[in-house]
Formats: sequence, structure tokens, C-alpha cells
Amino acid sequence: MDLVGVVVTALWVMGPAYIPNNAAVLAGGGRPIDGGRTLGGSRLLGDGKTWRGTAVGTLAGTGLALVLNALATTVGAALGYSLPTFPLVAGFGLALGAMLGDIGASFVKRRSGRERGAAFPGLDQLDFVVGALLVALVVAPGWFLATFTRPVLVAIVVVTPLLHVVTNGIAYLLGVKNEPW
Ligand code: CTP
Ligand code: K
Ligand code: MG
Repeated sequence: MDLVGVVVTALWVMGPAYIPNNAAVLAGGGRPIDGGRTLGGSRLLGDGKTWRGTAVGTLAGTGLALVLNALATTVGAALGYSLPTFPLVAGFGLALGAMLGDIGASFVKRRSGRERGAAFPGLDQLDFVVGALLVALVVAPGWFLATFTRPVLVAIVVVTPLLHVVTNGIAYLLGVKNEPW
């Protein structure tokens, strides 16, 4: 596959992991997952990780996987690439894993004294990628190994931070996100 094909495949296969965090921003609010609990004087996770945001984000990512499944043949033919489809458990795993990676990052941020909303360059851009890939590997190992070839993984690690910076910057300018990261 050529470079464009690798990048298109990377974006396609990570779609169900890209959408959850953005959906959570729009759906956020309500009860925080940590219920206000603290650890060592800082919140366990903070008010930015809510049950509603996590549930809506996971559903949105899983839903996108189903939409991509319906479009794979048509879009693939139009672009001239064979685009992967998502077993339900794989789409769900990518979406839930993205949310869990983001939650894990908040746990780390609170432990290092960063308040809700503080930036943690590097972690902010890749936490959900690591979470999504790990959970997908666990719940759908055969699919994962067939789909995430080494070039696709490299493209994901290079392209995701760029995409993250751009989409969060746009969300900030639109006023739906409090910080541009
Ligand atoms: N959000 C949510 N539940 C999640 C993730 C995000 O409700 N599991 C919502 C919250 O309203 C959150 C917003 O999306 O404030 C932005 O997400 P994010 O930038 O990840 O959270 P922060 O508020 O910056 O908190 P943190 O410092 O813990 O990342
Ligand atoms: K985050
Ligand atoms: Mg934030």
C-alpha cells in the first residue's frame, strides 16, 4: 500500500477512537466518576471525567464503527483502497479504550499536581491512542493484528497528535472546550 493508503487506513481504523473524546466534551456534565473522592489531597480523577461523558463517548465511537462498516465497500472502492471493517467488539473496544486512556491520564495528572484542565503535552495527545489500542488488542486480538500493521501503527502515532491539536483548537475557538488541548 502507498503512503496515502496507509494514512487513510490509519485515520479510518482509528475513527472509533477519535470520536469518543470529542463526544464527551459535548456531552460532559453530571456526576464525576470519582464521586468527589481524593487521594493524597488531590482529586482521584476530577470533575472533567463524568459518567455521562464516558458513556456517550463510548456509544458514539461504537456507533461510528457501525457507520464505517456500512460505508467501507463504497468508500474503499472510490478511494481505491481496501478499508477495514470493525467487528462490534473491536469498535466498542476502541471507543471504550479511548475513554479509559483519557481517564488514566487524568489520574496521572492529578497525582502530579495538575488541576483539571491543565496541559500535559504528549500525554494529552496520545493517552487515548494507547488506551484504544490496548483494549482493542485484548478484546479482538486476531482482528487487531491483521488490521494494525506496523506502517499503520507508525502513521497513527505521527498523525494523531497533529489531528488532536487541530480538532481541539477548533473546539476551543467554537467555545465548546475550555482549553485548546
Ligand atoms: N468529559 C467527560 N467525561 C470524560 C471525558 C471528558 O464528561 N470521560 C468532558 C468534561 O466536561 C471535560 C471535557 O469533556 O471537562 C473536556 O475533556 P478533557 O479535556 O479530557 O477534561 P478536562 O476538563 O481538561 O480534565 P482533565 O484535566 O482531567 O483532563
Ligand atoms: K484529556
Ligand atoms: Mg482538557
